[in-house]
Amino acid sequence: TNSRDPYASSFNLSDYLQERRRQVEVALDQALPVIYPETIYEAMRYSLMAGGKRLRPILCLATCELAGGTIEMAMPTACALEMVHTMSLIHDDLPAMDNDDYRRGRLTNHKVYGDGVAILAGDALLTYAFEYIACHTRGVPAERILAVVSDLGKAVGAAGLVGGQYVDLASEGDPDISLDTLDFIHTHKTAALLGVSVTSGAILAGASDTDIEHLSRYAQRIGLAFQIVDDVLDITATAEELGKSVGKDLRAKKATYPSFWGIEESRQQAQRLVNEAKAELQNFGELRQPLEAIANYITTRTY
Ligand code: GRG
Repeated sequence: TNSRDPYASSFNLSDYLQERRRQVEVALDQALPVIYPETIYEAMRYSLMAGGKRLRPILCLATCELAGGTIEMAMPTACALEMVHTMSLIHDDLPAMDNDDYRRGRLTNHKVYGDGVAILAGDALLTYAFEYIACHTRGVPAERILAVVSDLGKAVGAAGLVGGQYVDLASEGDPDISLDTLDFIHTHKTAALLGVSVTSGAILAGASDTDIEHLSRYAQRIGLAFQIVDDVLDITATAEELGKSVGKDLRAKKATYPSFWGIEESRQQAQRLVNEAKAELQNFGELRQPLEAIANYITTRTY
């Protein structure tokens, strides 16, 4: 068998991710040429082309293939998901939000271009994402494209990302935040976009409602597991940097899963969610391997 074939029996996730990431980078690069007024396009590209795991586009491509579609059918949507994700990071880093200076190993957008341009670059990426799906998707019936546009809108707006970010902002510094509120924040801030990343690929390929339902449950679980692991990594990385022992004073900063459960229990919860996610894939064939491996990767990743 060809070792580069992602569906060969010895599936290699790292090769698979690397190849898909490369394809996504090429598509993103082509999607956004620099024209007049150059600065806004450059600011959009500065964050869009800054690397990152490209997990959302890769999930979309994987479920499109899983449901019998092609990479080409899903690539515009895959790019749009990364545009939306990137704009959410640009806005999240602004002084009025998290006020971060670094992202993906480089200065944040507003640190380079200023707050005004960063806000506009985010707005432009958000709107271009929808335009891009609508205008560039080929070989897919219009009603499926419409369903994807509609699902993405729902996942990003007040019923999704924005709603989660709002509750996060509103509960900042609240030492009594409940586990339900924390779940709300993350199911909206993180799991919603991961969810539509997974279901949109399947919708474009014409998957059945039952298959989409299973994939949606898979996505919700990996989304939450992803966030729990993110919280754990935040603490373990910071603790290592500061040379502190892990596990004390976890409630002092903002509420995280480890502040409720501690590090070990958080890791176990994430593992449980990953196992549940994989169980949703039972009835899919060989092509479920990437999704299974991505689920496993979520609890083993170190960054
Ligand atoms: C969406 C209209 C609109 C506005 C933005 C600021 C905001 C509303 C939402 C914040 C969303 C946010 C920052 C969620 C956190 C998501 C998350 C887990 C990011 C890290 O994702 P990775 O690890 O990052 O996939 P890379 O860099 O690898 O892509």
